[in-house]
Amino acid sequence: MKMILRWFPYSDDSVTLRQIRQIPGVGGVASCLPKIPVGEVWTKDDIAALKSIVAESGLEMEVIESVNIHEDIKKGLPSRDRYIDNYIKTITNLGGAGVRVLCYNFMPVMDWARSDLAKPLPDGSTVMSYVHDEVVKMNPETIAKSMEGKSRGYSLPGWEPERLGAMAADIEFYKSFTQDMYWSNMKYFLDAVIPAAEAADVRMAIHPDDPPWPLFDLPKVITDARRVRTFLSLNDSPYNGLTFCTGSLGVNEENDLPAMIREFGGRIHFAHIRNVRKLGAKDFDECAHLSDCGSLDLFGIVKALYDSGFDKRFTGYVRPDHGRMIWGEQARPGYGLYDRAIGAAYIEGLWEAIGKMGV
Ligand SMILES: [Mn+2]
Repeated sequence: MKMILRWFPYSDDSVTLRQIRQIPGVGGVASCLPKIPVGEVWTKDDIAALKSIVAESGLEMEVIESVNIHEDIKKGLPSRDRYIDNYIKTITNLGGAGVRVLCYNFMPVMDWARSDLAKPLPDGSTVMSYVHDEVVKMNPETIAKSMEGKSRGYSLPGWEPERLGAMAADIEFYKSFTQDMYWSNMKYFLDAVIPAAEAADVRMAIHPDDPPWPLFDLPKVITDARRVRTFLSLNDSPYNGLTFCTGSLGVNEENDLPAMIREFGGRIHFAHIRNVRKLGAKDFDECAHLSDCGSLDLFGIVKALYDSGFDKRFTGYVRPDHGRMIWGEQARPGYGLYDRAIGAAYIEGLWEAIGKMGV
């Protein structure tokens, strides 16, 4: 198992690589190049420059999160072929630079959503929170504004300003869309890029939809075991795999996470491990990683990953996902240093204990 941390380059992160290097057990980062417009090629030079910054701090860059998918691909427009060609070039260039896993998502229009990016908890920490009725009362622009206002000046991945302008029109576009049309566009993308991913030895790892239920009538497809099964069957290559995000999938009551890990284990290339505290059917707070702090059984999750041979058949990359904001830290919501470091140490502790006790 390789523990890594998400890190945003080029002065868009309050956390430094030197700090990440000092978290015990963390040997690398999942990084990105958000300045490259969605749909354009990540050149070898762009990637080499980023990799050398990471390597200077003694860290690896074997995971990229994310290369965003152009909306025309999701919509199935004729222009998609050009963007898919660019995506293939990016995969090839990443593989040449030693990147082994590419985390991406296929969520329409907007990525993750929250109603509050800094909800205070009784212990004085703040967390991201989701109250469904509050989110659906807003429209995408007001959500975007409220999220931007609370982002402490850091870019929010998936809420890049260039995406926001077209949001209302895009939501309208998808009103005539069936889930089958969406699956078909996804298959078209996978069938085109997976052979290139195999050739470049880059495992594609789709991130589940967050939250895992429909919002603004948009198609949501990576939300539960049945749909994950459908997704994996669209293209049978082991390079067509998952980022198993426990926080995203875990707020859906129907999802038995350890059972899903046992079923999909061979196709899980990357794990985002975090806890959530469920407050209602579609309401939740993010929380500290420990099982006792939330609604998920982190021991059961890590045990299932361990038992699935997560780090034996392939490297098995893990990162603590979002953390709370604690000890007065000022950082991008969810991506402070302190609570993610605590989360990493906790997950490593579970992993070591499970391995040594053979439980
Ligand atoms: Mn995640």
